[in-house]
Amino acid sequence: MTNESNIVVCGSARVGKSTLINALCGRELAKTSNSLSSKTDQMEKYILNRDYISSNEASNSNENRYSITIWDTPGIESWTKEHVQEHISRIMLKSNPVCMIYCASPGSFARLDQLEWIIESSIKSNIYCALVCTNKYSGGKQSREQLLKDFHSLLSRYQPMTKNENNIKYYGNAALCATVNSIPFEDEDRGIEKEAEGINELLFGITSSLKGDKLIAWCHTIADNESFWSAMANQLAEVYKIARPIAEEVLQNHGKDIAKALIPFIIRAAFK
Ligand SMILES: Nc1nc2c(ncn2[C@@H]2O[C@H](COP(=O)(O)OP(=O)(O)O)[C@@H](O)[C@H]2O)c(=O)[nH]1
Ligand SMILES: [Mg+2]
Repeated sequence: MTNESNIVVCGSARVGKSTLINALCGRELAKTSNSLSSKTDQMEKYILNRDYISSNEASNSNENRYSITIWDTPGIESWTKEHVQEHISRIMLKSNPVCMIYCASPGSFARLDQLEWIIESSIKSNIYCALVCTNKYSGGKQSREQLLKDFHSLLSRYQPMTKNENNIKYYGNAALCATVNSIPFEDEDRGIEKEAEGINELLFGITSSLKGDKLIAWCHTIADNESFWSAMANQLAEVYKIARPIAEEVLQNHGKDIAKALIPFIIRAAFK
């Protein structure tokens, strides 16, 4: 049996959607663009296939596969309202995605009217929204702060902010807002050099907000991201109430396979 799930990633062209998709999955899945003429008109999709990681050792995992489709929408800045509504609602309604990840970079021209509509239709359909300020150092601090303010005021219309932790703002179980630098940033003219940051925190935020089947699909999506699983193992153990000695054993003995060792505990907790 194959379990099929979907994730929707949207935002304007060149804001860093493909770069973020690769950073989330911990491997090269989406083509990133270096040229200015890289606008795609087609909805792109990336498919991740993997064996089902079960919470039950007795189950025959060979018969269970997981297939996750990541939809990468073409730059929505040039879309008309009808265009956005038609595309997005078709995916939202048909595929009931695990989550909707909206990306905007500080320097880019964010279309808040379209974002407003995307948020509204996601929240109404119970689809978790992650609004991400991508490529955070590509614009000045002021434009980054303005973007985050805009995200916050859009989300607070639906749900008040419930937590602000590790640079992630949480809005109940409906949404979160984050800032990331998905790959190292260098700007010789401005003399800026920055490491990648914010990805583990974003992944932790989404992981700890999803429930049930969606949580399981999400864990499979990011299972290859070794850096996330090892950096956040302790926090995950806390959220999913994995006893400390068990968590320590997993950390010490599973090395690269830490995701495979931790996910069964999360799956069990997901259905409690
Ligand atoms: N340093 C840095 N560069 C980024 C980041 N995100 C995107 N970029 C760069 O910005 C360009 C466009 O990114 P891409 O992911 O292809 O944008 P997309 O069109 O939204 O998919 C590429 O040259 C990326 O390397 C980031 O977080 N940090
Ligand atoms: Mg792209």
